[in-house]
Amino acid sequence: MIRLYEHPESGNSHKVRLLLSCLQVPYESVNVDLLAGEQMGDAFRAVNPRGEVPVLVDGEVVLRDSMAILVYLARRHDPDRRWLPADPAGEGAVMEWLAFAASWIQYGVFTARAVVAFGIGGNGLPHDFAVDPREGQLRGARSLEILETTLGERDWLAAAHPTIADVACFPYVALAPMGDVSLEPYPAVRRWIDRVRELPGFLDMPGLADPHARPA
Ligand SMILES: N[C@@H](CCC(=O)N[C@@H](CS)C(=O)NCC(=O)O)C(=O)O
Repeated sequence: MIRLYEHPESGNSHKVRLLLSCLQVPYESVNVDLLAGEQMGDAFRAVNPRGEVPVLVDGEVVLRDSMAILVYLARRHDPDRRWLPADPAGEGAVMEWLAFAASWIQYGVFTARAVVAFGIGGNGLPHDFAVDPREGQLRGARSLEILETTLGERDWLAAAHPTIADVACFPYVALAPMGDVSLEPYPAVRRWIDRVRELPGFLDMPGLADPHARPA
């Protein structure tokens, strides 16, 4: 059975949980206690030298990045090729948004949330390294503007139906208010969040229902 190393408050883990749920793929969850620093220990570093979740282990396959895992699961468990289209233009359109999630979103709203709500910089920085949240907030607001323009013209990011592009961008965009980045100015983004929430198989995560909640 697939094993997923994850954490409940990790949006990058949530992308994977969400796709596994939508595809109805069973898996075994291994909780890595990020807040206690378990990701820095030798046991987890043997699984992922980068000290990050999520990590997916499926037999001989070990993948240490949420985007790589989404691509793998879509190819392995979606024979209809809806979550990751097989035609070159369709696949390219999805990859464009996976790259956006790994850059603009990760270094924008992800970082703002990490600093404001968890007091860490994330992205491989030591947890006692002080990071100014404004950089993530500025980049976050800019990425929401980009999404607003796109989602003002269509319902889903990369196709006429949901794909892993939507799954990859969803968690940290929906959780942006945890990093003091407001979603109020972006009505098309908010309507898209509501559409994702209505997907069969949608899963909640801490902070989605009340993004202003702070971890204890
Ligand atoms: N590029 C990676 C980033 C993963 C990542 O940022 N993981 C965070 C949790 S969401 C983590 O494990 N951080 C550990 C730490 O900050 O010490 C991916 O997309 O999976």
